[in-house]
Amino acid sequence: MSANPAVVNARAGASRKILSEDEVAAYHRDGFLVPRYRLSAPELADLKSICGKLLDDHPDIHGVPITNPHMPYYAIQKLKTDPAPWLAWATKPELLDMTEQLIGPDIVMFQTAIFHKKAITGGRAPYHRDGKYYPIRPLAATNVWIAVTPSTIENGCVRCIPGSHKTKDPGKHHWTDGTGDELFRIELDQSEYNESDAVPIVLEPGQMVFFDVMTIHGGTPNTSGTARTGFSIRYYPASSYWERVVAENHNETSSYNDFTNRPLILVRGTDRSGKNDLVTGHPAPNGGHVIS
Ligand SMILES: O=C(O)CCC(=O)C(=O)O
Repeated sequence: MSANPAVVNARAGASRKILSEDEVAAYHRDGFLVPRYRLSAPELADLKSICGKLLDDHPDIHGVPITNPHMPYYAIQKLKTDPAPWLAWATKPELLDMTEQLIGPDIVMFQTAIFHKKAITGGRAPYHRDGKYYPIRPLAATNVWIAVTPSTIENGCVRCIPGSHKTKDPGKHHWTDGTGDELFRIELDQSEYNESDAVPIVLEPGQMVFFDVMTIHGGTPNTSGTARTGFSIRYYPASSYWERVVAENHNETSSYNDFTNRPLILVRGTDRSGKNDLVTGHPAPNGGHVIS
């Protein structure tokens, strides 16, 4: 347990190399990676169960990202969750081990989210770069998106454009008009990418994809008869920091996002930048939220 209650260190200690060198190289080359590692059957059953309960308890918000179930006191969707299992997932040693191989040993966890596409009517995910809106300086982060259900062409699996992370400029984005039942409304301008370059990430339940904060990704609507659910966890290297004062105005997503008050959790290593505010957004007056 950390001496500073504002700092959470879920597992300081020996990390394992779960990813092969080839897998790490593929991540850096393509900007995404489906690792050989996958959840065990009992782990998947646990994740399915908490996701199912979350969806059952919040039938009105299936059409948008369900954000930060690990921080119900902060989450602006007023989620009715027990944070403990979500925090356990966000700090799962194997996920942190792989994340460490991709972004280094000092790790801040800054978001959990459920991306659910309803059967038949589940909308598309407009193509975008997450780096457009996260106030992480210098910008660096990875997202692990874990398939809770099968993720197929028909039900609107995530699609990533290889090599699209190799840029410092996130490109021009706009807000969609929201009339198409999109999962969210931020969208990269069509002139910035070719949809035909996008690779469908077909996953079995328990498989996952890591992708870089600058990788262009999106997906088609769910035209199948069954829902598609993914659980995503986002991490950035603690050599970077979250610059609250420049958190981009994200009013269009304010029903599920608040970048200014986003609680940050140091889940491995130390705050290398020395500038991470690990207090704002946490429940206790002193910012403490110890989970180890
Ligand atoms: O779940 C999806 O289809 C989209 C996911 C996404 O955009 C993200 O994780 O940033």
